[in-house]
Amino acid sequence: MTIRALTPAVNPIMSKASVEDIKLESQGLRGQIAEQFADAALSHVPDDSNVLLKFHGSYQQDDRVLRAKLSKEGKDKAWSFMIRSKMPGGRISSEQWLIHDDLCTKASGTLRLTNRQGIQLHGVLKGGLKEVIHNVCHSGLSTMGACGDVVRNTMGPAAPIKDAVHADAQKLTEEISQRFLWRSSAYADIWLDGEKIDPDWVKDPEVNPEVRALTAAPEGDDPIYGKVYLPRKFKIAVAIQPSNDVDLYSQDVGFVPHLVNGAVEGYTITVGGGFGMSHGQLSTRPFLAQPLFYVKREHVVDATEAIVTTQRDHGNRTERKNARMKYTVQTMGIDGFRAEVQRRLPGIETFPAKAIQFDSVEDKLGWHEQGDGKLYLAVYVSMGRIDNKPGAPQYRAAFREIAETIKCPLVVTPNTNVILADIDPADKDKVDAILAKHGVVHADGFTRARKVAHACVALPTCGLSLSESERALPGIMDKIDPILRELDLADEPILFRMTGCPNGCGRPYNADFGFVGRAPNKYAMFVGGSVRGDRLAGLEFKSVLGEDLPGKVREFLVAFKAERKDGEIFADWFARTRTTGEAPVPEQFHIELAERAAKLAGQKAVAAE
Ligand code: SRM
Ligand code: SF4
Repeated sequence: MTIRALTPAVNPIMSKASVEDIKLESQGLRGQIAEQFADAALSHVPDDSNVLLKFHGSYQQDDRVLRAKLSKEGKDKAWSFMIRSKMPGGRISSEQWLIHDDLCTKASGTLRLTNRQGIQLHGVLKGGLKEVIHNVCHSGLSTMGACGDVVRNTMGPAAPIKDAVHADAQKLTEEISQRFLWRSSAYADIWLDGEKIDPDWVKDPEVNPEVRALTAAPEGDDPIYGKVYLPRKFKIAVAIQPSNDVDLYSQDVGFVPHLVNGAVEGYTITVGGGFGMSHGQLSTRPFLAQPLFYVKREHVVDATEAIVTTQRDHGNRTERKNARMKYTVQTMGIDGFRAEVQRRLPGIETFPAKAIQFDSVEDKLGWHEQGDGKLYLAVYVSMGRIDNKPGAPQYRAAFREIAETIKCPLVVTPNTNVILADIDPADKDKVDAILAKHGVVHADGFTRARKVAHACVALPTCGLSLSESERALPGIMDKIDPILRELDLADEPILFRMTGCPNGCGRPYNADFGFVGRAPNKYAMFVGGSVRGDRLAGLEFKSVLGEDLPGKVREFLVAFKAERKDGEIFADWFARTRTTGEAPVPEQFHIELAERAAKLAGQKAVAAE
């Protein structure tokens, strides 16, 4: 077996291999993953395999906290793998939850709910990754395409309300998920020993149809993605007005259903949202999605394929920092982009996008009627971390007991909370008692801001983090909560979000307050987004120490309290009195983007010669 070198320093070929080359040469994303995972002598996999591994739903990581110490001692890094399960719309059965709970004992002992409604396990050792993926697949979920340059987990409205519009939205998340699954037998060959699928397991109605699709993996080039897949990751969500729980405007593609006579007639489609940026680099910046058009329900998935292939063919493949579809939309202009998508939809009529009005990105925590006589309970989970930390709510124990005894379906929400669905009213007290027994209290006593505040994972696992995030935000909110109470703002909808670096995983750029890591304990502070998720925040302070963030927040809250009009929420006060991030995009952005587009065009011309 030939293994490429472990570091670029010892293998100059690898250091030059671009992600595009690695994809191209991967033989359907196979690469040498199987051989390298079978080789116990390798403590970790080379970078090019890590690129491919992402398409299979996993990232190689090392413990950032131990890194310096191990290096000083001349030791190898503490390598492990993060594995992400995909669940369209966040839906997961009790059995699947229990399998994930069991699996996390082989990893870091915790589950991390993600803000795209997936589940991550951290700290899986190289020798155990295959077993974990195998077991996730046998649970009826999959990790295929959870990461990588493909369509990621499709988000959908979390509330399990039983009506025509919610049913159709969930159906659409599943249709999208299946249409854009990458097609190659590599996944089954590597992780399932080629088993593809057990026929009995496929018949099980609980099995996610995505897993069934693995059986149909054809050989040859991927029918949608071709040989080099997409230029970059691609994110899709469905929102039902007035809730914007999925944060529609941050997505590459968003769908909003419109009803006629109680049935879904079609969807308005938005395009070009995305949040990643680099501090100080003008050619990178967050964008909110813009309306594209409205199409009838039967054409939504085909229209999405036309959008995805437009990005596939027009996206920037020379500069990954400008490769997301938001830059393609900016480069082509929304009208040019729309015309190209329409050209790819012969015979399909598109209509002007319909107006969209959201009220909030928040989850409605607590007990609610589902509309079919049953109840659902949305339970607050601090930062999406499911663990049994001493002195804290025992989330793992509580959800385990509920999954074992109540056996209800669960939903992971885009705010990383958990919904317990389909609860018989007769079981309501039993559910409350189990939660209380494990210290998982209803969030009634919390400030409204606390209930929705979220931070990305960051240290110690994220290889890109510049500062703490998940481990820092609860402490910061502990200081902001008393300020909110003192100013009588405890029930105000104010959105706080934090990320450990400017990639924006915690979706900070449309929050009322976004704290974005730039160095250990230093954060850029963005202010002036909206709890509705429909406006960008602007950079107010370039660098604030973690301990100074509550004081800076206080200044805004005091001004809000003094200046607000009757019933005005923070977001509306800010827009009325201050400059928001909706200021025109700076000219320099377009200049740098145009330069990059010219470079791309030049390369295409050379390739065509
Ligand atoms: Fe993210 C990369 C975690 C949602 C923008 N994200 C990462 C990686 C994989 C770090 C890496 O590349 O080495 C992080 C793994 C950390 C760890 O140890 O677990 C990571 N992202 C997360 C999660 C777990 C944060 C969370 O608090 O839940 C979310 C997983 C969602 C999922 O189930 O798929 C997560 N990431 C997001 C979002 C929000 C969203 O998708 O709605 C964004 C902003 C929206 C967007 O994509 O524009 C986001 N993540 C990024 C980026 C910047 C992309 C860009 O366009 O520049 C990166 C870095 C990259 O891709 O190069 C990144
Ligand atoms: Fe890591 Fe940065 Fe994403 Fe946070 S925002 S999880 S630090 S990549």
